[in-house]
Amino acid sequence: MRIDHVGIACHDLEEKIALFERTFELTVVAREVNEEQGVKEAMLHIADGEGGGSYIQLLEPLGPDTPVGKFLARRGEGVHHVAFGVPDVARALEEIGGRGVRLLDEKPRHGSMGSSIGFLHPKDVGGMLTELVQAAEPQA
Ligand code: CMX
Ligand code: CO
Repeated sequence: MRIDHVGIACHDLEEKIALFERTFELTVVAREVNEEQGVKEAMLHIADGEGGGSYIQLLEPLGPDTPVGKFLARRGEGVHHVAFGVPDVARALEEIGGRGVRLLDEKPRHGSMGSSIGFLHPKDVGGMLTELVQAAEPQA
């Protein structure tokens, strides 16, 4: 397994992109709106590795009644989730669900940059909202 990304909840995406760029000299490699997840987001590249890259994911909610909107109201800005990279997300969900961890997604959904993702309940993972990510196949 590897760390694919760490998701950070913020009120103002453009402001936090600028902060992370100037503080850590990171580069934005993708910007997307994901209606299903209720976010406007940016991926900032950290490193490349076997099985996929690693990133910081900055997340601005599309509204108050979204996962990130509720998180901001309750806890304020900061680390929202950790995403592990796996080779097969459907299989990982099935295996981890079989170990008694509640799945927030029974089936994979669409994630950043063409990935497939699924979330695990934070209460069953020591308070850490956990995402599983299967990176998109590299384009030939
Ligand atoms: N990290 C850790 N704990 C969290 C959490 C987070 N990000 N969000 C909520 N919790 C905790 C709450 O504090 C609460 O704990 P208490 O009962 O002790 O107060 C508990 O989880 C249940 O909270 P809830 O009232 O059910 O909270 P929500 O309705 O906000 O739902 C969650 C929480 C995790 C089920 C929901 O946010 C979810 O389904 N998330 C998955 C999807 C997602 O986060 N998408 C955005 C990112 C998209 C991407 O990365 O691409
Ligand atoms: Co994420």
